[in-house]
Amino acid sequence: MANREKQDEIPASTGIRNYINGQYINPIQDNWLDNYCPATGEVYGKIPNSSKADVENAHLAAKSAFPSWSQTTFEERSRILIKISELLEDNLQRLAEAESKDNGKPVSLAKEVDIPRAASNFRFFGNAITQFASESHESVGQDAINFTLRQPIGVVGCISPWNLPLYLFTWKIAPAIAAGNCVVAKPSEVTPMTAYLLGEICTAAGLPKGVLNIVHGLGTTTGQAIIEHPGIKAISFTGGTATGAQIAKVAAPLFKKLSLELGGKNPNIIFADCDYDDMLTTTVRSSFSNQGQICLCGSRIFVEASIYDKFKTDFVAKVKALKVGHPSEASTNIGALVSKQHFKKVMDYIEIAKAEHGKILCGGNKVVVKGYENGYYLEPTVIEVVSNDCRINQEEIFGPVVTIMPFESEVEVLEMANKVKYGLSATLWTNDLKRTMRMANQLQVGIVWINTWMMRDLRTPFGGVKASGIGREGGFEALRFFTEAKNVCIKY
Ligand code: TXE
Repeated sequence: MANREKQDEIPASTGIRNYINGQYINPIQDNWLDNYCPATGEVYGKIPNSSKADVENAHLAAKSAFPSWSQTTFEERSRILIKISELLEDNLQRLAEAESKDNGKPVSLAKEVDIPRAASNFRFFGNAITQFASESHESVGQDAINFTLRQPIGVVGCISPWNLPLYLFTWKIAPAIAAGNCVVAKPSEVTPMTAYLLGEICTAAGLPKGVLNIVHGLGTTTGQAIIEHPGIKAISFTGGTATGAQIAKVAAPLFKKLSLELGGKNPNIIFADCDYDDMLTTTVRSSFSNQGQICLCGSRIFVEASIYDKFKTDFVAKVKALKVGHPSEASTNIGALVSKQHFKKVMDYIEIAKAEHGKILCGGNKVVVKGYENGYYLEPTVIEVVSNDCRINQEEIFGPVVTIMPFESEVEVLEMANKVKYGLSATLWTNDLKRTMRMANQLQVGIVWINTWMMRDLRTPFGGVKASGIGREGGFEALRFFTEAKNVCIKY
């Protein structure tokens, strides 16, 4: 496990530059942003605040690379993607420490989840592209045959958030390049480091220059320039619902394909007939993993009335035992929140909860970690609410804060679970098969976990409904998004 001294070995982010046409280059207008370390609250480097000119530069590199890359055989693309995957695994410790320093998450989590999943993303799509078939239909009796060409779109845009930086950045880039596209990608300006390090890894893997271009900067300038660019034909975005709506507004008149994976306010529904101990352990994880900064966290916990008091006692006891600490400590369960602004947003929601007569059962306070007094540390917080209509049950907080309340019947809890503008995921704890199917059919979400949480098979469709977004990532859904289907009909 990394120790604190080792964390300082990460190259100062002053080294962070754009990766365009296979080269690291400075932003044209020499405009830079501070990069903060959430664990210490200190600036530890600079990142480019790229302009439209940088995005145009990246687009030109991608456009130049496209004819050759789109004609590369899928065996060659597969080989390169799998090589990238292997190099990510070879750099596990270095990337995990970089991710932890940028995001504030425990190094242990970055080592167990974030970086391995980034490697899996490239390995999965390196394999999937060799199986991605199209279709043909013989028009019997008409001497005609139809077949479908699945062709890469061209230059596509990938924009990702700060909560799972390399995990989500690569979740978009891997299928995009596997399908033969060239990419202009922008990571969050809050967590740029691992995206920066991905550039050199792609070069080392033999990815031809210009296939992947990484530009850093603010969403409202650099991100907006990607959305607006007429030569960038499709956008794959993960981030906040409000941002997704703004992107759709700009992209729609430009007729760009859009994949939007947005916020969530996910119900965790617990029936008395569940496997109690397994449920309890997993519910602590689904509530507070990554400091609760995962769009899939089960932030609204509904518990069947007959076990509500027992659950409340046991759950609060487990939450109180969680250790808030420096992300590099092996004993840390809860690291730092990603930024000062986000820390304030979460604290504001805790005040809103109090104003709405929510009962703070544990947590709710800033934590001062010795030696890191300026870090953004917050206690994991459990709030008992009296109504599902309160703001903290309706709005995405995206921090280590969950609500709990009892329910009497399946009908009642289903109505509460669905009564929210989001529809990303739901978790259900029960051993009743008929109830499982009744609930899974009626929950208005894109993902339902039964007796588990965040178990992922990359072949499966991933995404939400309502205000949680448009489209699906994962498996062949992602390859379909990053290709255009052309039907050819031949009369013979
Ligand atoms: O997302 P943003 P952030 C939710 C969560 C979080 C909120 C904001 O509630 O608090 O969204 O988080 C770029 N045009 N989720 O700040 O602001 C931006 O630079 C083009 C849930 O991370 O949406 C960054 O790279 N790009 C989500 C990316 O969009 C723009 C995970 C995300 O930024 C842009 C993260 C614009 N106008 C946050 N504005 C999930 N579902 O996993 C911003 N960006």
